Amino acid sequence: DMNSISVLQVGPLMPVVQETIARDYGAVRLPDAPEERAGFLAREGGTFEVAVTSGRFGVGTELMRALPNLRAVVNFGVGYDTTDVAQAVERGITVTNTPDVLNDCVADTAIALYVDLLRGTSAADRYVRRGDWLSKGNFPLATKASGRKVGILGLGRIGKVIARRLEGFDCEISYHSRNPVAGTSYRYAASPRELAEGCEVLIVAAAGGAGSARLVDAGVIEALGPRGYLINIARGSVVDQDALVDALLSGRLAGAGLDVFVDEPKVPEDLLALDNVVLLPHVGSGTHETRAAMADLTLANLRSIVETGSALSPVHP
Ligand code: 8YV
Repeated sequence: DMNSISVLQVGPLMPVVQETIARDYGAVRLPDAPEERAGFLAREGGTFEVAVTSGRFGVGTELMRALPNLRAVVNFGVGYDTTDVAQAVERGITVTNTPDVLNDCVADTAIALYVDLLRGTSAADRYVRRGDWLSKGNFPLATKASGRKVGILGLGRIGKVIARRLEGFDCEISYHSRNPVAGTSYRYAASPRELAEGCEVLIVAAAGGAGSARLVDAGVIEALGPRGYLINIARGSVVDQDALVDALLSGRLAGAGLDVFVDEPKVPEDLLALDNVVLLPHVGSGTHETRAAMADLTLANLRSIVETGSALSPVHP
């Protein structure tokens, strides 16, 4: 029954999502301030059956424990690494995300970083704006983007779309995933290190979370080498960020294109001055069309849980 379900909003959400859950379900927003939060949860934690959140916030271990009657976590975004899924499974709490609807835009962002990084388009734009074209003449030569050997770490929904885009660039594609992916002709590499050894550009498209933490470590970065490029559109946690910054500062990596970072919105200060690094503020899925589709799927999951008891896109079907 729609009127009796109690919905908690965790973190800010898109206006349309926020307004709809407040109007249709009387959703209550969890206070952001820690001191307010504790009292609120002690008083009202037991009333909430569904939490609606986004990848940036999630329902972590402590918060989930403070919600003893929780039945579902509805997550805006495909990544749900900020939600304690192990506890959710143990307690029979459904977790939903928004897969597939953002594949195109996140893959497009990976391609934008790819072309920018190799051809230096952002750096060239800065060159023109600074007046360097007039004062210094031609922009330095770049690296050809077409026909490169590209390794994709995580050949999931998004990784596959990136690969398909890169076929249009005549790239030679290899990948590493926990297990070889059925029905693909791309070359499988047995480890991230082997993947890095065999490619010129490594694109990280793996899910975040404990299972993928620092999969791209100092050794993988070294294997990519001084002529290699790293692109990350997944989660900052998948890459050893200190090792990456170190390699970029000392010229042991040719460049990096990053949409995600370890402690967003903080970006390592040292990267700001580097022209061979392209930095984006986590905009992978950030288009009107895709965010509207993500909002629709988020609300459809909530509605389905409330009305039928089962979700449309649970992370563990
Ligand atoms: C969202 C994302 O911006 O879907 C994801 O996993 O990282 C982005 O699409 C983010 O989750 C919203 O908090």
